[in-house]
Amino acid sequence: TPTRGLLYPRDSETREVRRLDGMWRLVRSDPSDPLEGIREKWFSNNLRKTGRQIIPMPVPASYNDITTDNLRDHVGTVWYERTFFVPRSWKVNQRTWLRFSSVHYSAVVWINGRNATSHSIGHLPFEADISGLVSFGAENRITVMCDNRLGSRTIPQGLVYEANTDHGSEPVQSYTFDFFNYAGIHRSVHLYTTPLLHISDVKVTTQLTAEGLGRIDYRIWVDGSQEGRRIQPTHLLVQLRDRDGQVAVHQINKAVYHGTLLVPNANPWWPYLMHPDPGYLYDLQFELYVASNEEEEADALQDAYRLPVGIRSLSWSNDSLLLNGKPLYLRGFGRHEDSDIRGKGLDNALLARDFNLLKWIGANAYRTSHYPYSEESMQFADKHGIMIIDECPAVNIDIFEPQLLEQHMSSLEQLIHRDRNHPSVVAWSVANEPRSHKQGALKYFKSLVNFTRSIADGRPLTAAINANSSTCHLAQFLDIVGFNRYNSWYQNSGRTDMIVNLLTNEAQSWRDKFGKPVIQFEYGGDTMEGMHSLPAFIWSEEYQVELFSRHFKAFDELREKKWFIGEFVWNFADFRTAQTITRVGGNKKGVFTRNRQPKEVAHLLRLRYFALAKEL
Ligand code: GCB
Repeated sequence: TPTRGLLYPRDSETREVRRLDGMWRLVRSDPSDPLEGIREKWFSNNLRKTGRQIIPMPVPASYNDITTDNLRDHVGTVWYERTFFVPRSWKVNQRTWLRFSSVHYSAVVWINGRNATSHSIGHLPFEADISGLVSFGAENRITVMCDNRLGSRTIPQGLVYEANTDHGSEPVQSYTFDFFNYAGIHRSVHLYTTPLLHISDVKVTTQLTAEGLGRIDYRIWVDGSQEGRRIQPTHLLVQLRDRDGQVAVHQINKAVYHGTLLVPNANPWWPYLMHPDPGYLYDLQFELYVASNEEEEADALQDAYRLPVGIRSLSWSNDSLLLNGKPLYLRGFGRHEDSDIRGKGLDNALLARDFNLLKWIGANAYRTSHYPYSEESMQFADKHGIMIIDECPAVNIDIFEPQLLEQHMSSLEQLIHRDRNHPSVVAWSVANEPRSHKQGALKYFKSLVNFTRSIADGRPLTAAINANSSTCHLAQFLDIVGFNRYNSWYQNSGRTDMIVNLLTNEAQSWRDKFGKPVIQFEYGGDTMEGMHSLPAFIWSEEYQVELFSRHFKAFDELREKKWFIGEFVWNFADFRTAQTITRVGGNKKGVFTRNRQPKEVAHLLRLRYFALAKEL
């Protein structure tokens, strides 16, 4: 399990951050020989030397939808490469770090032909100290091999099999989850510096008392080896600045590594529409010092790192999830990181548009179905007061075995480690639709949840379950029981008059069996924008409206029982899937189209979400 690389790179008076985003070069390897590049040492030279076709490839982006040929369906490895300069000034008294926010699914990285790092499990960051591999004041080459193959021990699982094609025997990737297995360098690549003695990790937890006193407990980790000897910091200056830059509290901490700040009359972090000023963030500033021995000499600032912090309390009981002591009702969405051309590539324009739509429609939450979303989106959620159910990449887990369990735990450790400081995160989701009724699931989930609970950092555990309450082996371990159900879509298609009964009964059955708060994480139906039918017929906009209306009726009955704590639409927007006969160009259950325009149902949902916000 990586212990580094999960802290977001931020520049400061002691750190410099650059991005290696832009155009890279890509070469694909032969699908039937994915490791040929390793054997032939493609990393030791410019990729042009391979004699293969060089494809200009933007970073960040999925590589799949950029070209006009079959790169979309490539199985196996592709190689990325570019050059970059490292300034001369970076050589002295500091370290140079290379950080990937996400490469899907696995990556091996070389700098100037020498191995720098490797990582697997997409959607999660990793980094390496490359000070010893780069040439300072000169040009350097970075090479990345990216492998998109999913097997029985990857998170998520898939299956690669050989098939006879027009070009002979070729590997084919299959998977049961319902979104396209986009691949590539999906998020930014950062090149940054730290001083030799520096803060390598930070953890904060916050609380708010009924009297409005804020409490921030912090812990920092320090990396300090310097030419063989360890230098010890003598003190830490901690300053909490409010939104106007005024210091609200400060502290000189000689214990250095951990401490507590008390903030009188704190400005709490509130979710969107729960307060006139949601998403209030302070700036928590850490300065690491070594005291000077000389009387007249100032103490030497070693490193400075700043973290946005929201002060709030999160708690839960067998009936509710509470923020700052108030029970929450979550109005939200399942989503995807997905758009035209760039696939799962980070795009700030899309990110800003999506948050504007979330606010326009009155949502206060979403689930990061079915994998960790970009760190930039987590920061945005903090700022806008949108609550996050933070999900690990374990979607449709089917075969339960020990190596998989290890990967699954690792994905949760990395996710929680990366996201634990975000006030927006209100729960961890350990899986989406695992085959939790199957043999082996009980033992598997008992270990998984035990482990996750030990690192959960003050958040409840949940999952999105599609087994039923009588057969599921996972729900008993959770704090919040979440279920996915497609009444009047996969079941009883066309019969919207059966929704209220089935749904209220099912929610009640989860409650009766487990006695925990219950939430619906998915409901919906595919809807072709512009297709109309009166009376409603499945796939028409009218049908989506009718299906939602009946769900609203059921939710209103359930809301009378205080243990029903939220409703999540599937999905926020239409998205790409694998090619199957049930998907027309992809999954069309979006309330918005893939290019983020409303379908008819969006207007209805907006009325409901704003009405709910007013009521609570
Ligand atoms: C589900 C899955 C989701 C699918 C959705 C559907 O239950 O969790 O990934 O996209 O159903 O539309 O079938």
